[in-house]
Amino acid sequence: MKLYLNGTSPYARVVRIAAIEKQLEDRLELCWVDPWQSSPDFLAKNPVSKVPVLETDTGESLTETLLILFYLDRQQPTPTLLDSPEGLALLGLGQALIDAAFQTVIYRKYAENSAQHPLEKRRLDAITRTLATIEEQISTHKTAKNHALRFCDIAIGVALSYLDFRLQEIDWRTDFPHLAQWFEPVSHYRSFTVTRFQ
Ligand SMILES: N[C@@H](CCC(=O)N[C@@H](CS)C(=O)NCC(=O)O)C(=O)O
Repeated sequence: MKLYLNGTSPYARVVRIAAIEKQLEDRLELCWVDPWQSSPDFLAKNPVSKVPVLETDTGESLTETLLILFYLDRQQPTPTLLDSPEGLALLGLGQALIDAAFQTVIYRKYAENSAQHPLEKRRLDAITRTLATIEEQISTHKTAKNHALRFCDIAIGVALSYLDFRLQEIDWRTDFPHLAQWFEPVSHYRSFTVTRFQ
């Protein structure tokens, strides 16, 4: 399988970590691309020119992080890392946090006077509320030590790591101490340390 990715994409990092946790790392060839260049070769993989794209061994190009996770989970069905409804709820929140953070960053980069735009406040409020909801749910949902991280842990961990990388003004560790405590061991998993944003 080929994974098209870049070093700053939280979405691509989620997929890469998931492949490591599913022990599919050896089957994955990493293909580094700049999606913003929209090269003809990459557009042939994904017409919207976004990473991640997972090209299967049979040549299908899969897009959209959550669908790629679903596919990876099916490649090695046990243990499944897509678990209970509770885990799916957390996975949705993790993905939503990535969406709100990434859109804030991109808007600031490309739009003039983005700080005055109503969407800036709307997204920052969404980040705060989503962190608060995850904080409430995560304290009763601890990650078992030395177990593979579930997809919900991966998405939430990557979202928090992306806040540290791109939105350092959000002091989430002070405001959400349970989340900070939860993230500490997760951030030391090999799958997280070898995929740091760059
Ligand atoms: N909904 C997509 C979002 C993927 C996405 O936005 N990727 C960004 C990189 S973090 C990208 O490639 N952006 C290029 C663009 O928007 O043109 C997913 O879940 O995979």
